[in-house]
Amino acid sequence: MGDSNQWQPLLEGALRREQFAVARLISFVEDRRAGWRDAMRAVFPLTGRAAVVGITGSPGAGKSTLTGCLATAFAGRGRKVAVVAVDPSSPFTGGAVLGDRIRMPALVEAGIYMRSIASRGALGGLSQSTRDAVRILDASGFDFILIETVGVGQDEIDIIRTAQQTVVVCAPGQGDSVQAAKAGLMEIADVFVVNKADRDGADKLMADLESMVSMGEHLQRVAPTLVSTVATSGKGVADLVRLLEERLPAGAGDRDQSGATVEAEIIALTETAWHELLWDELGLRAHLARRLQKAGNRVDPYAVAAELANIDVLRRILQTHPNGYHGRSALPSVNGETSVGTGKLLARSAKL
Ligand SMILES: Nc1nc2c(ncn2[C@@H]2O[C@H](COP(=O)(O)OP(=O)(O)OP(=O)(O)O)[C@@H](O)[C@H]2O)c(=O)[nH]1
Ligand SMILES: [Mg+2]
Repeated sequence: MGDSNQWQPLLEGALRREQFAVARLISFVEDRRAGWRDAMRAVFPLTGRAAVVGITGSPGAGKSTLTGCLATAFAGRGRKVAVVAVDPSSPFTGGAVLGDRIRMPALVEAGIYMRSIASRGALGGLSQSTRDAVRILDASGFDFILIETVGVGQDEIDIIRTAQQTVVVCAPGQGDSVQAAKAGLMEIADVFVVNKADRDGADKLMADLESMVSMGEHLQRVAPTLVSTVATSGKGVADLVRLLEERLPAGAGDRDQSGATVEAEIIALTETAWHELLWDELGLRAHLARRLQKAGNRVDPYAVAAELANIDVLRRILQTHPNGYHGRSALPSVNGETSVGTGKLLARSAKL
């Protein structure tokens, strides 16, 4: 198997919480290197212990400053803290992760691990990359994981669903209450933080949010709690820490494993696997190349796509596959079927 086992020493190192190994294992999985699925299957049973907090909100609201405050506070309480910063816009977040105003060395000294996830590496989607990274950190013994993301799109909302508690950060002078409602953040917030409470308009923002929260009482969930902070001075941060501590009992890693969330993840993972299976392993891509070579100078994309998706065409490809297609030899096979279930998949679709 050679190459596909590369993750094993990385996982062993990660379990000893060697930061270098943790970083390389996250990259290995993020880059979808051969064997990444096996790596995650080895990681998953080791997860479920960490408390995961999501921090989101509009640009410049003070998310990074607040993340730094929380990370330091929880590390000071003996927790092993990791920060995952999700930045879909920037191809390279590197040093900017926690804002240059935060003294990174202080965080590193406190043993806080920092990692950014950029869209660049997110082959299976940003939210999947984040989930994978959080699980690796959880398995590696980090018991308090903060995910910071800019809360604008569906992607970010999906990311934040990974968290047990979601903190939405607002600041005066940004029309945040309106934005928060629009972005659907109202539905996911467990805590609303009015940051920059030292600025004009903070009281008004707090009042607006209070009325929004009370109007949203019909929602089938506990109303979000409001907290006001000045992240730059640390004022109010203790209240937020206390609130999160109350809600995140140590060691109770009961993340959202509700049916719908897991089902959506399984479907997404399976679709990615099918994609690879069909295009690369079964040679559909080569088939397409040949097909295009034969085609004239005006290709009908609908017709070709229909042809490629045709079950008889797929069956023919399967029958002429070098392995007879009963799966990659590297995969354990049960009754001639592969563990990824290619045979089953095609048998089933053939019946439809
Ligand atoms: N006055 C005041 N300034 C603050 C406060 N919190 C953060 N800031 C400042 O606001 C600016 C943005 O803070 P960040 O923590 O980088 O905000 P962010 O939400 O992470 O920003 P992006 O990641 O760029 O979206 C910085 O200059 C901070 O120093 C606060 O409570 N009061
Ligand atoms: Mg930031």
